[in-house]
Amino acid sequence: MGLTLTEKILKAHIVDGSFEKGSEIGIHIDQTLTQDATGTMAYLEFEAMGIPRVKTERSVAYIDHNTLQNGFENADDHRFIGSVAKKHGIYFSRPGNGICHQVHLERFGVPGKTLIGSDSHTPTGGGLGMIAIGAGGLDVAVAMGGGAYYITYPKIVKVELVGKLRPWVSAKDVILEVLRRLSVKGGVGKVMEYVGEGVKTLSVPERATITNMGAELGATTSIFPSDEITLEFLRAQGRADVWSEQKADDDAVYDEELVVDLAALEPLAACPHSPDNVKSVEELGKMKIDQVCIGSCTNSSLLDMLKVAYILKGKTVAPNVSLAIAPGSKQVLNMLAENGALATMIAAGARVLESACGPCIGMGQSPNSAGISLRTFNRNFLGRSGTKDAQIYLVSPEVAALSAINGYLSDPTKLGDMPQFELPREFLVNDNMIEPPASEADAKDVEILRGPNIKPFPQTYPLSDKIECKVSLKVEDNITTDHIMPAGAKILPLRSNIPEISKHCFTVCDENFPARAKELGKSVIVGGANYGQGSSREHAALAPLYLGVKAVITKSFARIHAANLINAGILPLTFRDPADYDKISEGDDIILDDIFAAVEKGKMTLTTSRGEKITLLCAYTPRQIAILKAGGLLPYTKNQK
Ligand code: MIC
Ligand code: SF4
Repeated sequence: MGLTLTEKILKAHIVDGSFEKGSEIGIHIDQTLTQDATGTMAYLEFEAMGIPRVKTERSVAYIDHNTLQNGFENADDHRFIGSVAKKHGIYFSRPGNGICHQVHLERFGVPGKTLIGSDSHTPTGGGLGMIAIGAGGLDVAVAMGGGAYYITYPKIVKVELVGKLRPWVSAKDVILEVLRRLSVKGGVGKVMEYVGEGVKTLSVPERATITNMGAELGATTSIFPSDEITLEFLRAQGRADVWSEQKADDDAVYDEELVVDLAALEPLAACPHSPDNVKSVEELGKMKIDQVCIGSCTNSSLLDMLKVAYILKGKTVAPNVSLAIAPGSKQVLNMLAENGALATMIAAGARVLESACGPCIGMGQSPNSAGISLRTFNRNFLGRSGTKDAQIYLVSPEVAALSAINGYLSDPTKLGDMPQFELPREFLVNDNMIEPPASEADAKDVEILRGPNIKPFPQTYPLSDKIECKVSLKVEDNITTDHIMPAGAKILPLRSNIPEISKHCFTVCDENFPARAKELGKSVIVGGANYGQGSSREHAALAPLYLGVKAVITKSFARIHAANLINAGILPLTFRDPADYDKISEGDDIILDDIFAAVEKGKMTLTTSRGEKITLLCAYTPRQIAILKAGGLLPYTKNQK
């Protein structure tokens, strides 16, 4: 029986566990990446492990999220990360060099290798034929130290692409179509493996757009084969030597199958406030818009920008519309500057931003009140843009650019013929903003530079046999990490300071939650299905830890967040019968007892103050139980040494 590409790469990297669907496996990690908003914590954790130098083939620290520098905090974090990187063997991509996923694709990704990153869109690397997975900072710290990364052995979904995209229909429309069909929960526990003749019609940046936004399916990761198109891309990046062919066997067996006819796709948009709320642009009609933002790790490659410039050429952004463009990397921006496309954008009235995440994470460019904003990004969660009542639609760069000119949502297929947009034979390669680490001999002299906002990792607590406390918060289905630990220009600078950032925990849902939880001293949170979807930010576990949250009880969890809770020593528990969700209210007193025995059995009993008994599931692996008993992954890893 043949193997899928996912199985081949996992097989070559497995160091613990066995190949059984649904069981936990440990894989060796070849590469890691961090970004600055999750990076300071990850590096504080790495330092706490006491390992002098990373043991990976390549680890890279990027600065791309907190580049607003409205105050000293972000600049201090950049300096701290730069110095840690230099000392511990990590490459440092300086602010201005671009968005981590875009730069990693251009300069570091290697087909057939494993990569984990402290950012949920790390699967962008799947566009090159890597197994690239988003993880919590602690998991990345452990991998940098040479430790295995643990995942549930995934189901593998064959996504067969047939045909060819019509002119002006985009890779973004492919992933929006998959989201429309499968929903934001549809990929949980799965790897989306793209195959079929349609694959050959997509360039690496287009493939990367699709694997990037596979994160919104809740998938473990997404992957394309590495073929001659991958080789062409790597050659143009001056990296042909890292290429290898990576593909599934012809008789590979998949768990599920999906066919997407590229030729049948039309321009799509994800409507407020979820990436799976997808409608066609035609169906939405000529909706008047206030803002357009083009960029983010999903759609900021050179190819995307060239299409945008083509549409903007000789035109002016419509009155009352603000158009912001953030090219994904210094390489992209530099090439746009050299070939004149940047001048075209400026002439049309675009507000050109630095190569960074920017508006995607609420770092500026918040829309006007109740504004309608079209964005080429991957998330449109409520409030993420920084304007609570804004309506965010996720679209392709082609839809975005044409709509910016027209002032209303527009279908680019009406533009008619499309010129052939081709990737250059040679990209402009200039790695002068990537600092290599100090040599092993020089590393001891490198001083770590800490700012006053950088506070230590919060105190953790080993598992106790009984938890008796109140429910401090009850929330509904599909709670995102942007609800639990909001981002944006005001809160992101506090990522290195858990006591301060925890004052904003869950304030999107309930302004009084942080103060209430702190006063209670210990409590549990109750949630619905797909709790913790979205970001990999471990702050969504560390802030609750700091506020005394001992367990989170839900109908189901998103993968990375459940792992982050265990890593923080918080119990993720699920209702055996989802209907029991209705039996618990905020403010209830609850008791969880016989916890030690329960975690071994995988079943725990919750008793309410009314004497009602509710069964909760806790199917942890022996490794997870040991982590919880140690009080989280950090003490667990230290004890193991
Ligand atoms: C995001 O897109 O939500 C982020 C900001 O990139 C996060 C990481 C973070 O919260 O720092 C992610 O996707 O993991
Ligand atoms: Fe940055 Fe947005 Fe991509 Fe997250 S989704 S890494 S904030 S560009």
